[in-house]
Amino acid sequence: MVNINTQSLGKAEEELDVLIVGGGFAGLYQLHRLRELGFNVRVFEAAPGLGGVWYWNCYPGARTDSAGIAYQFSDEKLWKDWDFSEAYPSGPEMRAYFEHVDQKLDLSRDIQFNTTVRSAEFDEDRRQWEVRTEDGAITRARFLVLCTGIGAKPHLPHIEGLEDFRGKYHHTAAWPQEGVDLTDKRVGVIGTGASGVQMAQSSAAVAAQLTVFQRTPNLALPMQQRVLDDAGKQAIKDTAADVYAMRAQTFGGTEYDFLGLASLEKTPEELREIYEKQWGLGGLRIWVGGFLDVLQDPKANRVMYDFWRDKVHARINDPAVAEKLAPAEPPHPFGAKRPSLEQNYFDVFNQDNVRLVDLREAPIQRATAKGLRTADGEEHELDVLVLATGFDAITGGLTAIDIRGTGGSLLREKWENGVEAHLGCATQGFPNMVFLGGPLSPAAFCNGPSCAELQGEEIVQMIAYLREKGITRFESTSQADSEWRALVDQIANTTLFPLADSWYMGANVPGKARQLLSFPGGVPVYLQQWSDQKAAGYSAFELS
Ligand code: NA7
Repeated sequence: MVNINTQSLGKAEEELDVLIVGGGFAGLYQLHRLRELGFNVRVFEAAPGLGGVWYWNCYPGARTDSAGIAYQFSDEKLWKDWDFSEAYPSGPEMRAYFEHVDQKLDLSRDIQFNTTVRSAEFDEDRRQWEVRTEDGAITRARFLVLCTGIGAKPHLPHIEGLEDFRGKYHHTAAWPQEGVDLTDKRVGVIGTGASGVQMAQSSAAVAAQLTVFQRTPNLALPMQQRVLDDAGKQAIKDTAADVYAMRAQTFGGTEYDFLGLASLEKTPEELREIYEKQWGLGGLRIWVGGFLDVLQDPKANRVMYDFWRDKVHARINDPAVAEKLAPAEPPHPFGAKRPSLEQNYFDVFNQDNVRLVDLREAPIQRATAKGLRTADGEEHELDVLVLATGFDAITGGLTAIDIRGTGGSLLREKWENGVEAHLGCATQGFPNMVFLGGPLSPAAFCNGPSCAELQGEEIVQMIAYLREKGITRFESTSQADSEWRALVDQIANTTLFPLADSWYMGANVPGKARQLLSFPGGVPVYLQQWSDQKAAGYSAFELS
Protein backbone atom coordinates (compact mmCIF):
# COMPACT_ATOMS: atom_id res chain seq x y z
CA MET A 1 0.00 0.00 0.00
CA VAL A 2 1.24 3.48 -0.79
CA ASN A 3 1.99 5.51 2.25
CA ILE A 4 1.12 9.18 1.79
CA ASN A 5 3.37 11.30 3.93
CA THR A 6 1.07 13.86 5.45
CA GLN A 7 3.13 14.75 8.46
CA SER A 8 5.20 17.60 7.17
CA LEU A 9 2.96 18.55 4.28
CA GLY A 10 0.13 19.29 6.67
CA LYS A 11 -2.64 17.68 4.68
CA ALA A 12 -3.13 14.61 2.58
CA GLU A 13 -1.96 14.81 -1.03
CA GLU A 14 -0.98 18.42 -0.89
CA GLU A 15 -0.07 19.45 -4.39
CA LEU A 16 2.90 21.71 -4.69
CA ASP A 17 3.60 24.21 -7.42
CA VAL A 18 7.27 23.36 -7.25
CA LEU A 19 9.20 20.55 -5.61
CA ILE A 20 12.91 21.22 -5.26
CA VAL A 21 15.38 18.40 -4.68
CA GLY A 22 18.51 19.42 -2.80
CA GLY A 23 19.29 21.92 -0.07
CA GLY A 24 22.59 23.36 -1.28
CA PHE A 25 23.15 26.80 -2.77
CA ALA A 26 20.98 26.14 -5.84
CA GLY A 27 18.03 24.61 -4.00
CA LEU A 28 17.98 27.30 -1.34
CA TYR A 29 18.01 30.07 -3.91
CA GLN A 30 15.05 28.45 -5.67
CA LEU A 31 13.14 28.06 -2.43
CA HIS A 32 13.69 31.64 -1.37
CA ARG A 33 12.87 33.26 -4.71
CA LEU A 34 9.91 31.08 -5.66
CA ARG A 35 8.42 31.55 -2.21
CA GLU A 36 8.85 35.31 -2.58
CA LEU A 37 6.83 35.07 -5.78
CA GLY A 38 4.04 33.28 -3.96
CA PHE A 39 4.60 29.74 -5.22
CA ASN A 40 3.73 26.81 -3.01
CA VAL A 41 7.15 25.23 -2.84
CA ARG A 42 9.08 22.70 -0.79
CA VAL A 43 12.60 21.29 -0.67
CA PHE A 44 13.42 17.63 -0.15
CA GLU A 45 16.90 17.18 1.27
CA ALA A 46 18.50 13.80 1.95
CA ALA A 47 20.74 15.09 4.74
CA PRO A 48 19.65 16.16 8.22
CA GLY A 49 21.20 19.58 7.57
CA LEU A 50 21.73 22.19 4.88
CA GLY A 51 24.60 22.80 2.53
CA GLY A 52 24.63 19.84 0.14
CA VAL A 53 28.27 18.91 -0.42
CA TRP A 54 29.20 20.95 2.65
CA TYR A 55 27.11 18.68 4.78
CA TRP A 56 28.43 15.37 3.45
CA ASN A 57 32.09 16.22 2.80
CA CYS A 58 32.97 16.76 6.46
CA TYR A 59 36.42 15.14 6.26
CA PRO A 60 39.23 16.96 8.06
CA GLY A 61 40.64 19.81 6.02
CA ALA A 62 37.62 20.23 3.71
CA ARG A 63 37.67 23.76 2.38
CA THR A 64 36.41 25.84 -0.53
CA ASP A 65 38.62 26.44 -3.53
CA SER A 66 36.84 29.76 -4.10
CA ALA A 67 37.45 32.87 -2.05
CA GLY A 68 34.68 33.47 0.48
CA ILE A 69 33.99 36.88 -0.98
CA ALA A 70 32.52 35.22 -4.06
CA TYR A 71 31.47 32.00 -2.40
CA GLN A 72 28.26 33.23 -0.82
CA PHE A 73 24.89 34.64 -1.77
CA SER A 74 24.79 38.19 -3.11
CA ASP A 75 21.77 39.29 -1.06
CA GLU A 76 22.87 42.18 1.17
CA LYS A 77 20.62 40.92 3.96
CA LEU A 78 22.89 37.90 4.09
CA TRP A 79 26.37 39.31 3.63
CA LYS A 80 26.11 42.50 5.63
CA ASP A 81 26.36 40.72 8.97
CA TRP A 82 28.31 37.65 7.94
CA ASP A 83 32.08 37.24 8.09
CA PHE A 84 34.26 34.34 7.13
CA SER A 85 37.36 34.16 9.30
CA GLU A 86 39.67 33.14 6.45
CA ALA A 87 39.86 34.13 2.78
CA TYR A 88 39.05 30.52 1.76
CA PRO A 89 36.43 29.23 4.20
CA SER A 90 36.66 25.84 5.88
CA GLY A 91 33.97 23.18 5.70
CA PRO A 92 32.73 23.87 9.26
CA GLU A 93 32.50 27.58 8.46
CA MET A 94 30.47 26.81 5.33
CA ARG A 95 28.05 24.85 7.48
CA ALA A 96 27.78 27.78 9.87
CA TYR A 97 27.13 30.03 6.87
CA PHE A 98 24.21 27.86 5.77
CA GLU A 99 22.76 28.11 9.29
CA HIS A 100 23.06 31.87 9.04
CA VAL A 101 21.24 31.86 5.69
CA ASP A 102 18.57 29.56 7.08
CA GLN A 103 17.99 31.78 10.06
CA LYS A 104 17.89 35.01 8.02
CA LEU A 105 15.56 33.70 5.32
CA ASP A 106 13.58 31.32 7.50
CA LEU A 107 14.11 28.49 5.02
CA SER A 108 13.84 25.32 7.10
CA ARG A 109 10.09 25.60 7.57
CA ASP A 110 9.74 24.57 3.92
CA ILE A 111 12.48 21.96 3.88
CA GLN A 112 11.88 18.30 4.56
CA PHE A 113 15.21 16.92 5.84
CA ASN A 114 16.24 13.25 5.91
CA THR A 115 14.20 12.82 2.75
CA THR A 116 15.84 10.97 -0.11
CA VAL A 117 14.01 11.08 -3.42
CA ARG A 118 13.92 7.63 -4.99
CA SER A 119 11.77 8.16 -8.07
CA ALA A 120 9.80 10.74 -9.98
CA GLU A 121 7.22 9.98 -12.64
CA PHE A 122 5.46 12.44 -14.91
CA ASP A 123 1.69 12.12 -14.82
CA GLU A 124 0.61 13.32 -18.24
CA ASP A 125 -3.09 13.58 -17.38
CA ARG A 126 -2.50 15.81 -14.39
CA ARG A 127 0.58 17.47 -15.81
CA GLN A 128 2.31 16.86 -12.56
CA TRP A 129 5.31 15.03 -11.20
CA GLU A 130 4.64 12.24 -8.78
CA VAL A 131 7.66 12.02 -6.54
CA ARG A 132 8.36 9.11 -4.26
CA THR A 133 10.76 9.26 -1.35
CA GLU A 134 12.66 6.49 0.39
CA ASP A 135 9.95 6.06 3.01
CA GLY A 136 7.40 5.39 0.26
CA ALA A 137 5.63 8.73 0.62
CA ILE A 138 4.31 10.38 -2.56
CA THR A 139 4.23 14.08 -3.30
CA ARG A 140 2.78 15.76 -6.37
CA ALA A 141 4.12 18.93 -7.93
CA ARG A 142 3.55 20.84 -11.17
CA PHE A 143 7.26 21.53 -11.59
CA LEU A 144 10.23 19.47 -10.51
CA VAL A 145 13.42 21.45 -9.93
CA LEU A 146 16.45 19.24 -9.41
CA CYS A 147 19.29 20.92 -7.54
CA THR A 148 21.42 17.87 -6.87
CA GLY A 149 24.72 19.56 -7.68
CA ILE A 150 27.86 18.21 -9.29
CA GLY A 151 29.02 16.04 -6.41
CA ALA A 152 25.98 14.16 -5.14
CA LYS A 153 27.02 10.63 -5.99
CA PRO A 154 30.39 9.43 -4.67
CA HIS A 155 32.50 7.31 -6.99
CA LEU A 156 33.69 4.16 -5.24
CA PRO A 157 36.17 2.25 -7.38
CA HIS A 158 36.16 -1.50 -7.10
CA ILE A 159 39.04 -2.63 -4.91
CA GLU A 160 39.42 -6.37 -4.73
CA GLY A 161 39.21 -7.70 -1.17
CA LEU A 162 38.16 -4.45 0.50
CA GLU A 163 35.85 -6.44 2.76
CA ASP A 164 38.94 -8.19 4.16
CA PHE A 165 40.51 -4.95 5.37
CA ARG A 166 40.46 -4.86 9.17
CA GLY A 167 41.00 -1.13 9.48
CA LYS A 168 38.41 1.54 8.73
CA TYR A 169 37.71 2.94 5.30
CA HIS A 170 35.64 5.97 4.32
CA HIS A 171 34.88 7.91 1.17
CA THR A 172 35.51 11.61 1.70
CA ALA A 173 31.91 12.42 0.71
CA ALA A 174 30.48 9.95 3.20
CA TRP A 175 32.77 10.88 6.07
CA PRO A 176 31.33 10.01 9.50
CA GLN A 177 29.70 13.11 10.96
CA GLU A 178 31.20 12.31 14.35
CA GLY A 179 34.69 12.43 12.80
CA VAL A 180 37.50 9.90 12.65
CA ASP A 181 40.54 10.23 14.87
CA LEU A 182 43.61 10.05 12.65
CA THR A 183 46.08 10.89 15.40
CA ASP A 184 49.02 8.50 15.40
CA LYS A 185 47.27 6.28 12.87
CA ARG A 186 48.67 4.85 9.65
CA VAL A 187 46.53 6.62 7.08
CA GLY A 188 46.29 5.85 3.36
CA VAL A 189 44.67 8.26 0.91
CA ILE A 190 43.65 7.04 -2.54
CA GLY A 191 43.13 9.96 -4.89
CA THR A 192 44.78 13.31 -5.38
CA GLY A 193 41.90 15.54 -6.48
CA ALA A 194 40.75 18.45 -4.32
CA SER A 195 39.56 16.08 -1.59
CA GLY A 196 42.74 13.99 -1.65
CA VAL A 197 44.98 17.06 -1.49
CA GLN A 198 43.07 18.41 1.51
CA MET A 199 43.00 15.02 3.23
CA ALA A 200 46.74 14.65 2.72
CA GLN A 201 47.41 18.06 4.22
CA SER A 202 45.29 17.44 7.31
CA SER A 203 46.43 13.83 7.83
CA ALA A 204 50.13 14.61 7.47
CA ALA A 205 49.90 16.88 10.50
CA VAL A 206 48.63 14.20 12.89
CA ALA A 207 49.11 10.72 11.44
CA ALA A 208 51.94 8.41 12.43
CA GLN A 209 52.31 7.59 8.76
CA LEU A 210 50.56 8.96 5.68
CA THR A 211 50.68 7.11 2.38
CA VAL A 212 49.33 9.00 -0.62
CA PHE A 213 48.32 6.72 -3.50
CA GLN A 214 48.60 8.86 -6.61
CA ARG A 215 47.35 7.83 -10.03
CA THR A 216 47.56 11.27 -11.63
CA PRO A 217 49.51 14.22 -10.23
CA ASN A 218 47.39 17.20 -9.27
CA LEU A 219 48.65 20.38 -10.90
CA ALA A 220 47.65 22.14 -7.69
CA LEU A 221 47.93 25.88 -7.26
CA PRO A 222 48.74 27.90 -4.16
CA MET A 223 45.71 28.97 -2.20
CA GLN A 224 47.62 31.77 -0.44
CA GLN A 225 45.22 31.40 2.44
CA ARG A 226 45.04 34.24 4.91
CA VAL A 227 43.23 34.92 8.13
CA LEU A 228 40.89 37.87 7.81
CA ASP A 229 41.35 40.53 10.44
CA ASP A 230 38.77 43.28 10.95
CA ALA A 231 40.23 45.34 8.12
CA GLY A 232 40.15 42.33 5.80
CA LYS A 233 36.54 41.61 6.68
CA GLN A 234 35.58 45.24 6.14
CA ALA A 235 37.37 45.29 2.77
CA ILE A 236 35.17 42.40 1.64
CA LYS A 237 32.03 44.30 2.64
CA ASP A 238 33.24 47.44 0.91
CA THR A 239 33.65 45.64 -2.40
CA ALA A 240 30.83 43.08 -2.05
CA ALA A 241 28.28 44.87 -4.23
CA ASP A 242 30.82 45.30 -7.06
CA VAL A 243 31.97 41.71 -6.80
CA TYR A 244 28.42 40.38 -7.01
CA ALA A 245 27.62 42.56 -9.99
CA MET A 246 30.80 41.32 -11.67
CA ARG A 247 29.93 37.65 -11.29
CA ALA A 248 27.48 37.84 -14.20
CA GLN A 249 30.16 39.35 -16.40
CA THR A 250 33.08 37.02 -15.89
CA PHE A 251 33.80 33.64 -17.46
CA GLY A 252 33.71 31.71 -14.19
CA GLY A 253 31.21 33.83 -12.27
CA THR A 254 34.09 34.95 -10.10
CA GLU A 255 35.62 38.19 -8.85
CA TYR A 256 38.12 38.24 -11.73
CA ASP A 257 38.22 37.38 -15.42
CA PHE A 258 40.72 36.33 -18.07
CA LEU A 259 43.53 38.83 -18.52
CA GLY A 260 43.58 38.38 -22.25
CA LEU A 261 43.55 35.98 -25.14
CA ALA A 262 47.14 35.42 -26.06
CA SER A 263 49.88 34.74 -23.54
CA LEU A 264 52.33 34.04 -26.33
CA GLU A 265 52.14 37.63 -27.53
CA LYS A 266 53.99 38.59 -24.35
CA THR A 267 57.75 38.32 -24.13
CA PRO A 268 58.90 35.49 -21.86
CA GLU A 269 59.98 38.09 -19.28
CA GLU A 270 56.63 39.88 -19.36
CA LEU A 271 54.76 36.62 -19.09
CA ARG A 272 56.85 35.43 -16.19
CA GLU A 273 56.20 38.66 -14.34
CA ILE A 274 52.45 38.26 -14.87
CA TYR A 275 52.46 34.64 -13.77
CA GLU A 276 54.53 35.48 -10.69
CA LYS A 277 52.00 38.12 -9.75
CA GLN A 278 49.08 35.75 -10.21
CA TRP A 279 50.89 33.05 -8.28
CA GLY A 280 51.29 35.50 -5.42
CA LEU A 281 47.63 36.46 -5.49
CA GLY A 282 46.77 32.79 -5.29
CA GLY A 283 43.63 30.80 -5.98
CA LEU A 284 42.37 29.63 -9.35
CA ARG A 285 43.22 32.97 -10.91
CA ILE A 286 46.20 31.79 -12.93
CA TRP A 287 43.85 29.19 -14.47
CA VAL A 288 40.57 31.00 -15.23
CA GLY A 289 41.89 34.50 -14.67
CA GLY A 290 44.97 34.17 -16.83
CA PHE A 291 45.21 33.83 -20.59
CA LEU A 292 42.65 32.02 -22.68
CA ASP A 293 45.20 30.50 -25.03
CA VAL A 294 46.57 28.44 -22.14
CA LEU A 295 43.35 26.45 -22.37
CA GLN A 296 43.44 26.34 -26.17
CA ASP A 297 46.96 26.27 -27.52
CA PRO A 298 49.34 23.43 -26.54
CA LYS A 299 52.35 25.76 -26.81
CA ALA A 300 50.93 28.37 -24.45
CA ASN A 301 49.79 25.55 -22.19
CA ARG A 302 53.28 24.10 -22.02
CA VAL A 303 54.79 27.42 -20.94
CA MET A 304 52.28 27.54 -18.11
CA TYR A 305 52.97 23.94 -17.15
CA ASP A 306 56.73 24.49 -17.02
CA PHE A 307 56.25 27.57 -14.84
CA TRP A 308 54.11 25.49 -12.49
CA ARG A 309 56.55 22.59 -12.47
CA ASP A 310 59.52 24.77 -11.52
CA LYS A 311 57.54 26.18 -8.61
CA VAL A 312 56.71 22.71 -7.31
CA HIS A 313 60.21 21.30 -7.72
CA ALA A 314 61.62 24.18 -5.71
CA ARG A 315 59.60 23.00 -2.71
CA ILE A 316 60.42 19.30 -2.66
CA ASN A 317 63.68 17.97 -1.25
CA ASP A 318 63.80 14.57 -2.95
CA PRO A 319 64.14 15.01 -6.74
CA ALA A 320 62.58 11.58 -7.38
CA VAL A 321 59.46 12.53 -5.40
CA ALA A 322 59.37 15.91 -7.10
CA GLU A 323 59.44 14.20 -10.46
CA LYS A 324 56.44 12.06 -9.56
CA LEU A 325 54.45 15.04 -8.30
CA ALA A 326 55.44 17.31 -11.17
CA PRO A 327 56.84 15.24 -14.04
CA ALA A 328 58.93 16.64 -16.87
CA GLU A 329 56.18 15.66 -19.32
CA PRO A 330 52.74 16.98 -18.33
CA PRO A 331 50.32 14.20 -17.34
CA HIS A 332 47.63 16.21 -19.19
CA PRO A 333 47.40 19.79 -20.42
CA PHE A 334 47.54 22.27 -17.57
CA GLY A 335 44.02 23.17 -16.45
CA ALA A 336 42.31 20.56 -18.63
CA LYS A 337 41.73 18.71 -15.38
CA ARG A 338 40.68 20.84 -12.45
CA PRO A 339 43.69 22.14 -10.55
CA SER A 340 43.06 22.10 -6.82
CA LEU A 341 44.24 24.67 -4.35
CA GLU A 342 46.86 23.65 -1.87
CA GLN A 343 48.32 25.17 1.27
CA ASN A 344 51.21 22.86 2.14
CA TYR A 345 50.42 19.83 -0.01
CA PHE A 346 53.79 19.68 -1.73
CA ASP A 347 55.71 20.43 1.46
CA VAL A 348 54.24 17.49 3.36
CA PHE A 349 56.20 15.15 1.08
CA ASN A 350 59.35 16.45 2.80
CA GLN A 351 58.08 15.04 6.10
CA ASP A 352 59.45 11.72 7.37
CA ASN A 353 55.95 10.41 8.04
CA VAL A 354 54.70 10.95 4.46
CA ARG A 355 55.17 8.65 1.52
CA LEU A 356 54.04 8.88 -2.09
CA VAL A 357 53.08 5.72 -3.97
CA ASP A 358 52.88 6.10 -7.72
CA LEU A 359 50.02 3.91 -8.91
CA ARG A 360 51.14 4.25 -12.53
CA GLU A 361 54.27 2.30 -11.56
CA ALA A 362 52.55 -0.10 -9.18
CA PRO A 363 48.74 -0.16 -9.34
CA ILE A 364 46.66 -1.32 -6.38
CA GLN A 365 46.26 -5.05 -6.65
CA ARG A 366 43.96 -5.72 -3.73
CA ALA A 367 43.10 -4.85 -0.18
CA THR A 368 44.34 -7.21 2.50
CA ALA A 369 43.50 -7.56 6.17
CA LYS A 370 46.35 -5.17 6.95
CA GLY A 371 46.13 -2.60 4.16
CA LEU A 372 46.70 -2.40 0.43
CA ARG A 373 48.90 -4.52 -1.76
CA THR A 374 50.36 -2.93 -4.88
CA ALA A 375 51.49 -4.69 -8.04
CA ASP A 376 55.16 -4.52 -6.99
CA GLY A 377 54.27 -6.97 -4.20
CA GLU A 378 54.50 -4.42 -1.38
CA GLU A 379 51.86 -4.45 1.35
CA HIS A 380 51.12 -0.97 2.68
CA GLU A 381 49.88 -1.39 6.24
CA LEU A 382 47.08 0.97 7.21
CA ASP A 383 44.70 1.71 10.05
CA VAL A 384 42.50 4.07 8.04
CA LEU A 385 41.97 4.05 4.30
CA VAL A 386 40.54 7.23 2.78
CA LEU A 387 38.81 6.95 -0.57
CA ALA A 388 39.21 10.43 -2.01
CA THR A 389 38.09 9.02 -5.33
CA GLY A 390 35.64 11.68 -6.43
CA PHE A 391 32.16 11.50 -7.85
CA ASP A 392 29.99 10.34 -10.67
CA ALA A 393 30.11 14.05 -11.26
CA ILE A 394 27.44 16.35 -12.66
CA THR A 395 25.01 13.70 -13.89
CA GLY A 396 25.27 11.23 -10.98
CA GLY A 397 22.83 13.04 -8.69
CA LEU A 398 20.20 13.04 -11.42
CA THR A 399 20.67 9.55 -12.79
CA ALA A 400 20.67 8.09 -9.27
CA ILE A 401 16.94 8.91 -9.12
CA ASP A 402 14.51 6.80 -11.16
CA ILE A 403 13.13 9.68 -13.20
CA ARG A 404 10.49 8.62 -15.69
CA GLY A 405 9.21 11.06 -18.26
CA THR A 406 6.61 10.74 -20.99
CA GLY A 407 5.91 7.16 -22.01
CA GLY A 408 7.78 5.91 -18.95
CA SER A 409 11.23 6.59 -20.41
CA LEU A 410 14.04 6.65 -17.84
CA LEU A 411 16.38 9.65 -17.74
CA ARG A 412 19.27 7.38 -16.83
CA GLU A 413 18.71 5.35 -19.99
CA LYS A 414 18.18 8.38 -22.16
CA TRP A 415 21.60 9.70 -21.16
CA GLU A 416 23.43 6.38 -21.32
CA ASN A 417 25.26 7.39 -24.49
CA GLY A 418 25.64 11.04 -23.59
CA VAL A 419 23.63 14.03 -22.48
CA GLU A 420 21.61 16.35 -24.67
CA ALA A 421 19.85 19.11 -22.77
CA HIS A 422 18.71 22.51 -23.88
CA LEU A 423 20.51 25.31 -22.03
CA GLY A 424 21.83 22.58 -19.76
CA CYS A 425 18.59 22.69 -17.82
CA ALA A 426 15.90 20.62 -19.54
CA THR A 427 15.58 17.67 -21.86
CA GLN A 428 12.95 16.35 -24.24
CA GLY A 429 10.64 13.69 -22.83
CA PHE A 430 10.79 15.14 -19.33
CA PRO A 431 8.22 17.95 -19.23
CA ASN A 432 7.97 20.41 -16.37
CA MET A 433 11.38 19.37 -15.09
CA VAL A 434 14.55 21.45 -14.86
CA PHE A 435 17.95 20.80 -13.38
CA LEU A 436 20.29 23.41 -12.00
CA GLY A 437 24.06 23.18 -12.04
CA GLY A 438 23.56 20.08 -14.14
CA PRO A 439 25.05 18.74 -17.35
CA LEU A 440 25.76 21.21 -20.17
CA SER A 441 25.25 24.21 -17.87
CA PRO A 442 28.38 26.16 -16.90
CA ALA A 443 28.40 24.30 -13.54
CA ALA A 444 31.94 22.91 -13.39
CA PHE A 445 33.45 26.11 -14.73
CA CYS A 446 31.39 28.45 -12.59
CA ASN A 447 31.68 29.49 -8.97
CA GLY A 448 28.88 27.52 -7.28
CA PRO A 449 26.87 30.30 -5.64
CA SER A 450 27.10 32.44 -8.80
CA CYS A 451 25.65 29.66 -10.91
CA ALA A 452 22.98 28.99 -8.26
CA GLU A 453 21.88 32.60 -8.49
CA LEU A 454 22.42 33.40 -12.15
CA GLN A 455 21.13 30.24 -13.76
CA GLY A 456 18.72 29.95 -10.84
CA GLU A 457 17.18 33.34 -11.52
CA GLU A 458 16.59 32.39 -15.16
CA ILE A 459 14.69 29.31 -14.01
CA VAL A 460 12.67 31.37 -11.53
CA GLN A 461 11.76 33.84 -14.25
CA MET A 462 10.75 31.08 -16.61
CA ILE A 463 8.49 29.45 -14.03
CA ALA A 464 6.95 32.85 -13.25
CA TYR A 465 6.38 33.44 -16.98
CA LEU A 466 4.63 30.10 -17.35
CA ARG A 467 2.30 30.93 -14.48
CA GLU A 468 1.58 34.37 -15.88
CA LYS A 469 0.64 32.90 -19.28
CA GLY A 470 -1.38 30.08 -17.76
CA ILE A 471 0.99 27.49 -19.21
CA THR A 472 0.85 24.20 -17.33
CA ARG A 473 3.25 22.15 -19.41
CA PHE A 474 6.61 22.85 -21.00
CA GLU A 475 8.99 20.49 -22.66
CA SER A 476 12.29 20.85 -24.39
CA THR A 477 12.57 19.52 -27.94
CA SER A 478 15.04 17.04 -29.40
CA GLN A 479 16.20 19.70 -31.79
CA ALA A 480 16.89 22.28 -29.08
CA ASP A 481 18.63 19.65 -26.95
CA SER A 482 20.93 18.44 -29.69
CA GLU A 483 21.70 21.95 -30.89
CA TRP A 484 22.79 22.87 -27.38
CA ARG A 485 24.96 19.78 -27.13
CA ALA A 486 26.48 20.63 -30.51
CA LEU A 487 27.29 24.13 -29.28
CA VAL A 488 28.98 22.74 -26.16
CA ASP A 489 30.98 20.25 -28.25
CA GLN A 490 31.91 22.92 -30.77
CA ILE A 491 33.34 25.22 -28.10
CA ALA A 492 34.92 22.26 -26.31
CA ASN A 493 36.79 21.32 -29.47
CA THR A 494 38.49 24.70 -29.52
CA THR A 495 39.92 23.91 -26.07
CA LEU A 496 42.26 21.36 -24.53
CA PHE A 497 39.63 19.99 -22.12
CA PRO A 498 38.83 16.92 -24.25
CA LEU A 499 42.48 15.82 -23.97
CA ALA A 500 42.31 14.95 -20.27
CA ASP A 501 40.64 11.96 -18.62
CA SER A 502 38.75 14.09 -16.14
CA TRP A 503 35.36 14.19 -14.48
CA TYR A 504 34.71 17.20 -16.72
CA MET A 505 34.67 14.66 -19.56
CA GLY A 506 32.86 11.92 -17.63
CA ALA A 507 36.10 9.97 -17.97
CA ASN A 508 36.65 9.20 -14.29
CA VAL A 509 33.79 6.70 -14.11
CA PRO A 510 34.30 3.49 -16.09
CA GLY A 511 31.67 3.11 -18.80
CA LYS A 512 30.38 6.69 -18.63
CA ALA A 513 29.91 8.38 -22.00
CA ARG A 514 32.74 10.74 -22.86
CA GLN A 515 31.72 14.33 -23.50
CA LEU A 516 32.44 17.70 -21.98
CA LEU A 517 29.72 17.90 -19.36
CA SER A 518 29.81 21.64 -18.71
CA PHE A 519 29.19 24.59 -20.99
CA PRO A 520 32.66 26.01 -21.70
CA GLY A 521 31.62 29.35 -23.21
CA GLY A 522 31.58 31.27 -19.95
CA VAL A 523 28.81 32.76 -17.83
CA PRO A 524 28.11 35.91 -19.92
CA VAL A 525 27.61 33.91 -23.14
CA TYR A 526 25.41 31.47 -21.27
CA LEU A 527 23.26 34.25 -19.81
CA GLN A 528 22.93 35.85 -23.24
CA GLN A 529 21.43 32.62 -24.53
CA TRP A 530 18.87 32.74 -21.75
CA SER A 531 18.14 36.34 -22.45
CA ASP A 532 17.52 35.51 -26.14
CA GLN A 533 15.19 32.71 -25.08
CA LYS A 534 13.28 35.00 -22.76
CA ALA A 535 12.88 37.61 -25.47
CA ALA A 536 11.52 34.94 -27.79
CA GLY A 537 8.94 33.76 -25.24
CA TYR A 538 10.93 30.58 -24.57
CA SER A 539 10.20 29.47 -28.10
CA ALA A 540 12.70 26.59 -28.02
CA PHE A 541 10.38 24.87 -25.57
CA GLU A 542 6.98 23.42 -26.42
CA LEU A 543 4.52 25.29 -24.24
CA SER A 544 0.88 24.43 -23.69
P1 NA7 B 1 38.32 14.15 -8.16
O1 NA7 B 1 38.84 15.45 -8.52
O2 NA7 B 1 37.52 13.39 -9.15
O3 NA7 B 1 39.56 13.26 -7.69
C1 NA7 B 1 39.46 11.87 -7.53
C2 NA7 B 1 40.83 11.30 -7.38
O4 NA7 B 1 40.71 9.90 -7.15
C3 NA7 B 1 41.70 11.46 -8.63
O5 NA7 B 1 43.00 11.74 -8.22
C4 NA7 B 1 41.60 10.09 -9.27
O6 NA7 B 1 42.70 9.76 -10.07
C5 NA7 B 1 41.55 9.21 -8.06
N1 NA7 B 1 40.97 7.91 -8.34
C6 NA7 B 1 39.71 7.65 -8.73
N2 NA7 B 1 39.54 6.33 -8.90
C7 NA7 B 1 40.73 5.76 -8.62
C8 NA7 B 1 41.21 4.43 -8.61
N3 NA7 B 1 40.42 3.41 -8.96
N4 NA7 B 1 42.49 4.21 -8.27
C9 NA7 B 1 43.29 5.24 -7.95
N5 NA7 B 1 42.91 6.52 -7.93
C10 NA7 B 1 41.65 6.78 -8.26
O7 NA7 B 1 37.42 14.21 -6.83
P2 NA7 B 1 37.55 15.18 -5.58
O8 NA7 B 1 36.59 14.70 -4.57
O9 NA7 B 1 38.95 15.30 -5.14
O10 NA7 B 1 37.12 16.59 -6.13
C11 NA7 B 1 35.91 16.74 -6.84
C12 NA7 B 1 35.57 18.17 -7.01
O11 NA7 B 1 34.96 18.61 -5.82
C13 NA7 B 1 36.68 19.13 -7.16
O12 NA7 B 1 37.23 19.21 -8.40
C14 NA7 B 1 36.05 20.42 -6.74
O13 NA7 B 1 35.23 20.94 -7.76
C15 NA7 B 1 35.24 20.00 -5.60
P3 NA7 B 1 42.74 10.12 -11.64
O14 NA7 B 1 42.95 11.60 -11.68
O15 NA7 B 1 41.38 9.75 -12.19
O16 NA7 B 1 43.83 9.34 -12.21
